[in-house]
Amino acid sequence: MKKTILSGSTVTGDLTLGNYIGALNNWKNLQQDYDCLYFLADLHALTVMQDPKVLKERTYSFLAQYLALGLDEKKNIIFVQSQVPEHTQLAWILTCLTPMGYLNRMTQFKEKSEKHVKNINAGLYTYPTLMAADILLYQADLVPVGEDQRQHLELCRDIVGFFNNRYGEGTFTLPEAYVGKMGARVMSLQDPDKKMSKSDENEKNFVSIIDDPKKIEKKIKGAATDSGTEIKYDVENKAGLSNLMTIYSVLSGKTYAEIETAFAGKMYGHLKVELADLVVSTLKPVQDKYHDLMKNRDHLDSVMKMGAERARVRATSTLKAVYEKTGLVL
Ligand code: ATP
Ligand code: LTN
Repeated sequence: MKKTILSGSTVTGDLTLGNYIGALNNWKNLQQDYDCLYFLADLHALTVMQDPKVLKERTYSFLAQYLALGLDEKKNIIFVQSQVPEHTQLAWILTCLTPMGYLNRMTQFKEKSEKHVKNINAGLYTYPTLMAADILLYQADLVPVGEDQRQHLELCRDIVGFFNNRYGEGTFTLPEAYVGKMGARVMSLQDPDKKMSKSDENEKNFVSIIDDPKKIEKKIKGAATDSGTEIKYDVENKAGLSNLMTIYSVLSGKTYAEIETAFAGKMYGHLKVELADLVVSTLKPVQDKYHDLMKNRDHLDSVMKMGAERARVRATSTLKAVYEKTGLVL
C-alpha cells in the first residue's frame, strides 16, 4: 500500500520560485511513489481580503500553474478545497475541540494580524483547524510543508489527540511532516532575511513562475546583495548572494562548491546574469504550457470536477465515521 501524501497552497498571488523550489518541484517527484492529493486552498485565501473576481480567476490560474509545473491530474487527485464541502464540515467539529490557548500560540496568526490590522477576522484565527480538517479528511500519512507551516501541522497532531481523548482512537491517521531531500527555503530578493512569499506587496521581492522573461531578468539583477565581491556560499555574511546560489543550485543541480569554482574571480553581476538565464529557460516550457491551459477553461473545469469527485469519495467516508463518533445524525 502506498502512503498518502496531501498538500496544498493558498490561492493568493501567483506561485513563486519559492513555491516551486520548496514545494511543487518536490510534489512532482512524489507522484510516482505515493498516493498524492494536492489542492488549492481557496477557503484559506478568504482569511485575508479578496476581490471575488480576482479570486475566481486566480483559482483557474493556480490550477493551470499546478498542471504546467508537471502535476498530473490522473496520477494525483488535484482539487479545489471549496468544492469539497466536507472540509468545512469537519473543520467546525475540530474547532470545537481546539482550546483557544493553542490557537493563541500560532505565529502565523500573530504575523498576519499585524499585517492586516483592519481585517483580523475569526477565520484568520481558526485557520489551523481548517488546515487540520484538510489533512485528516484524507487520512494523510505525510504532509510536505515548509518550515512556516510546521506549527500548524503540530497543532493538527494535537487535534487528533483531543479527538481521541474525547471519542476514542481509530478515526484519523496521525500525519507527519514530509521533509523533501532538498527542502530549500528561498528568501526574498530584496530582504533575504525573510522568506520569498507570494503575497508580498513588493513584487521586487519575488519571481513569480509566470513573470515574463524581462521581469525575471530585472528582478534577479536587482536582487539585494552585500558589497563584497567573492562568490561564496555564506548565509550569515552574504545572505542575498547565498539565496541566489540556492536557486542556482536547485535549478542547475550543481553543488555550492561547484558554483563557487565556476564563478571564481567573477563578479556578483555574472552570477545574476547566468541565474536570470537559467530561471527564464527553466520556466519557458512551464509558461508555454500554462498559457495553453488558460485558453481552455472547459478543460480546467473538467479537471476540477474530476478532482472534487475523487476527493469526495474519501472525504465523505471519513466524515461519516466522525459523525458516528460524535453523535451527529447522518
Ligand atoms: P502566502 O504569501 O500567501 O502565505 P506563500 O508563498 O508563503 O504564500 P504558501 O501558500 O503558504 O506560500 O505555501 C505553499 C507551499 O510552498 C508550502 O508548502 C510552503 O511551505 C512552500 N513555500 C512557500 N514559500 C516558500 C519559500 N520561500 N521557500 C520554500 N518553500 C516555500
Ligand atoms: N496553510 C498552507 C496551505 C494549506 C495546507 C493545508 C498545506 C492549507 N491546508 C493542508 C498542507 C496541508 C500553506 O502552506 N500556507
